[in-house]
Amino acid sequence: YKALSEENVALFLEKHVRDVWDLLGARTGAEVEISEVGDGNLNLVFIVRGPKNTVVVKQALPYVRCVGESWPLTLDRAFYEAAALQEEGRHTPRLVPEVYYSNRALALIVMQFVPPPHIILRKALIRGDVLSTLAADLSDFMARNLFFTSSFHHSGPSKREAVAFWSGNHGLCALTEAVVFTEPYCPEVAHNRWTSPALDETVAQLRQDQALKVAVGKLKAKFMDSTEALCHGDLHTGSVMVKEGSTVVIDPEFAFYGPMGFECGALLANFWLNYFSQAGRASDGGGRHEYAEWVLDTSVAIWQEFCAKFLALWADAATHQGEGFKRVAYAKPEELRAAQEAFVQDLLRDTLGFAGCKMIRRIIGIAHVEDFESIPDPQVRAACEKRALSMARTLVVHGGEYASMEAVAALARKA
Ligand code: ADP
Ligand code: SR1
Ligand code: MG
Ligand code: MG
Ligand code: MG
Repeated sequence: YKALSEENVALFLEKHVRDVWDLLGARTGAEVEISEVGDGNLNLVFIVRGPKNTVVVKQALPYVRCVGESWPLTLDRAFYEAAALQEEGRHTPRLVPEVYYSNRALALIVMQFVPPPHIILRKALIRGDVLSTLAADLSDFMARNLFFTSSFHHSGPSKREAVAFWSGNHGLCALTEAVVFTEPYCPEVAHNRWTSPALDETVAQLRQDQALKVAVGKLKAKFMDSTEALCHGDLHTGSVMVKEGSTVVIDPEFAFYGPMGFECGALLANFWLNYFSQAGRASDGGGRHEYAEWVLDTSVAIWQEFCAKFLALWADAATHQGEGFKRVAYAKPEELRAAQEAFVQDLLRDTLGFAGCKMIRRIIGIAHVEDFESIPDPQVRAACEKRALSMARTLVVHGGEYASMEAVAALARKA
């Protein structure tokens, strides 16, 4: 392993990855333009532009990039990211970049470039873009990938083999176990941060909140012990690239077999963080009420379309071929309906609980979100963050009391 740099990426491709070199259409390295654009927390990302085509080279570093070498992190995440992109590519090819090449020893992936005007969804939501296919695309991504990697599609043995394979990505699961479920509640963790002093009292209260900590502990156990489906594992709005009419999900290095609610909850949490940040946007006089409503409505639509698509895959004998809720045992329509209703109710509870955990960690843990960080006035930012924390606590502690996502949207409006 050696980390690549802008200086030697072209030479590496020319010498070792001839297919990609041919795709770029360059005769010499001088015809290739390289820029390192990694804006995530963990990895190097090079955009490599040739005369004919552009590709992306992503390489893991042996540590957490946003912290430095003091926090080592397994290089093997790149191997799992490539495998996850390929698995997702089987179920939702339109929604993920194609992998052209991967190299486990170098922790490196060469993949399809998602071209402008695609931008990161988080930035689009901050800018105020309305995207007409976003809910349809993201619900497709979750429904198809979660369904086809779960026991609804797998036989017992093949499901267990899949769980065994993906269990190798435990280093990234350990990171999530720490930064999402443990550290935000520990005063001694120095890299936690929040809008201080405005939120000091709120943070102190959260850390003494016994009901909250018990509920978070139960969700952490579910994160560690449940193996329902292959989750992307880091499905926030920074892992989605969009332009009007097109959605591409990137960055599945945290892929693991886990509870489906973790996947749904991560995505919805980031829509709700954006929703609460809209009131703090100074650009149009201290709030974009109408746009915030679109963000909230989109989160509800994602959930509803996800449920409809997942349940349709389950109802169809052509796709529901697995061991889970084996068809033969639910032959009567009312039996299938009862099983589906119970499944959705459990998933809604998990989704809300995990969403609450994800919202809390983005406000008082190590890694924050641009939605709030771009609000310059700390008092205004803290007021938005407080509303988000209030909703998050309700979701974690009382998530099981909600019967529909519309009721959750009403909670957000009231928070
Ligand atoms: P990290 O794992 O460090 O978060 P990401 O995979 O999220 O890295 O990539 C960081 C940034 O690089 C993204 O926010 C995006 O701007 C850019 N990027 C990553 N993959 C692609 C791609 N396939 N096409 C275009 N840009 C990409
Ligand atoms: C050190 S925590 C870094 C965070 O960035 C990644 O994208 C994951 O969300 C992780 O929790
Ligand atoms: Mg990323
Ligand atoms: Mg594709
Ligand atoms: Mg990443």
